[in-house]
Amino acid sequence: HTVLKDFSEFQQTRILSDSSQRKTICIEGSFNNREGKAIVLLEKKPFNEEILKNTLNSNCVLQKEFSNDIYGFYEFFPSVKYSGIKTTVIYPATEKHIRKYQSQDIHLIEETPELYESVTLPHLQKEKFSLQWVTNILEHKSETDRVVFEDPSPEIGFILLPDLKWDGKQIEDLYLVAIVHQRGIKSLRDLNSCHLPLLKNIKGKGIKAIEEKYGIPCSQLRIYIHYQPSFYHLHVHFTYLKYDAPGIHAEKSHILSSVIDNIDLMPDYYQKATLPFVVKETENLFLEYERRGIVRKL
Ligand code: M7G
Repeated sequence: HTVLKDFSEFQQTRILSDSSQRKTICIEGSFNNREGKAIVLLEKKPFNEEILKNTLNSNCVLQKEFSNDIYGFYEFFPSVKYSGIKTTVIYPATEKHIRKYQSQDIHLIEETPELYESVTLPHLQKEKFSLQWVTNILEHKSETDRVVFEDPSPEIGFILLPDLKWDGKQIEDLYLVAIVHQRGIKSLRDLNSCHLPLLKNIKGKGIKAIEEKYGIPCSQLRIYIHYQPSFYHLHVHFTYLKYDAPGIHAEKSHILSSVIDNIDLMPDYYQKATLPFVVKETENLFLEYERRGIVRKL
């Protein structure tokens, strides 16, 4: 990834999605004289105590819009230092990245073990996101200074670090991810009783590391696995319970303690269960299911 200094070379082609609720916008474009598409994701940051301490003072401009009785309406301009916008750049972005960030109609598919074997698995062997960023983290080549905790064991070890979506500054939107050292565990579907020590280790040591570093007890953490994930190398999400992190809905998130409990009760639960998942209409996986008449557009 080439480090950018500004967006002067960026040419916007279209807006892929925007959300006034999340205060995010996702733009597709390209860079002058460079091949391939780029995705730029902008997100306004939550307030934290440092911002409040440093902006609620006389150096920042407060511009009056109007007032009515006891109510005053203003526009506030905090100093440049505190009005930064979280910015993610994906370059070069594949068509699959563009579809991931594009807002569109979604469908729920109830995936039986047979459908997993005959439709989902062959599809994801054909088309999946590169895991290079995961390898870079596991081999200590990228984000080394962001690592919060590492258990180096090849069987039950993992690396815990802030997720791409978190700048690590305020616990209001705390988001960490634990990436397992063991290669080859694609997703929840692969988990069985031989992975219990791994899952229990991530839960126990992940909780301890977060409590020590951020002072948050496990009762205020949401610890879960996505199905389907975007990246097929097992990882566990840790988010602050009060934060409505993206991807925490019932159709995508499986709470780690329930996963452990299900496998404790039935060792091959995830090979036998029907697992629902969400798919976007323009994804090729949707088209595979549509072709078989399992799902259809209106
Ligand atoms: P997922 O469930 O596979 O995908 O989670 P989804 O939640 O995006 O649908 C992968 C997680 O890894 C997401 O929470 C991403 O934000 C995070 N992530 C992705 N990348 C490319 C990076 C990265 O380069 N560094 C870090 N720290 N996290 C990443």
